[in-house]
Amino acid sequence: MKHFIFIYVLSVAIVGTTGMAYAEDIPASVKFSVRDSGNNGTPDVLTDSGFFNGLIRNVSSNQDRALVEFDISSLAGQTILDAAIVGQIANNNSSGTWPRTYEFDLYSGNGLAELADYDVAGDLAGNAVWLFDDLSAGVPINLDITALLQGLVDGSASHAGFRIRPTSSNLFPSLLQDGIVLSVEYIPEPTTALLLLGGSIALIRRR
Ligand SMILES: [Ca+2]
Ligand SMILES: [Ca+2]
Repeated sequence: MKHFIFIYVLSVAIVGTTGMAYAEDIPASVKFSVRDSGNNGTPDVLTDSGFFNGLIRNVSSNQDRALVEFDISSLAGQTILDAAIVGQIANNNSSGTWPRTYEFDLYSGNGLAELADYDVAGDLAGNAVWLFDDLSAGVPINLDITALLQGLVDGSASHAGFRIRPTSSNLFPSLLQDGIVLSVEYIPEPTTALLLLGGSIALIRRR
């Protein structure tokens, strides 16, 4: 009976290898805000803890951008089927000019919170508009980054960096909430598939 199960599992696994997909929610390795005091193009202040970690603001005297970086080293060599950044921007102060607008960038990160991440080169990944009548709901983020993430994986990036830039003027504080994830589905490359297959066989043989 054991051998029958073993052969059955092996067959199913081999037949199914090309169709196997895995899903994973990757939490942020680091979350931070960078401020350009004076809003003059030179970032000056890094915040990676406390209430104002995640601050997003654009006024004449300051611009604050919120950033996170996700460890994507486990995705090396994989084919990305689907990838999205899922999170939430909340309100901190309803003053200022409405609607509020934001742009989202994806960049090759390193897992470290740095001043330079404020304007390090990246790709525009999307945008959001927050109308005043949506005040209690905040701004949900559900951003498809499948193609951009595949580009980072193919380029051997260790981390995917995600940056929120306020683009409307007189944009008073918004806050990127904790719990943001990179939700990814991928097809394991053959070596990984064989390792997973090996794990299944080991599990069966232990019974
Ligand atoms: Ca400055
Ligand atoms: Ca960084």
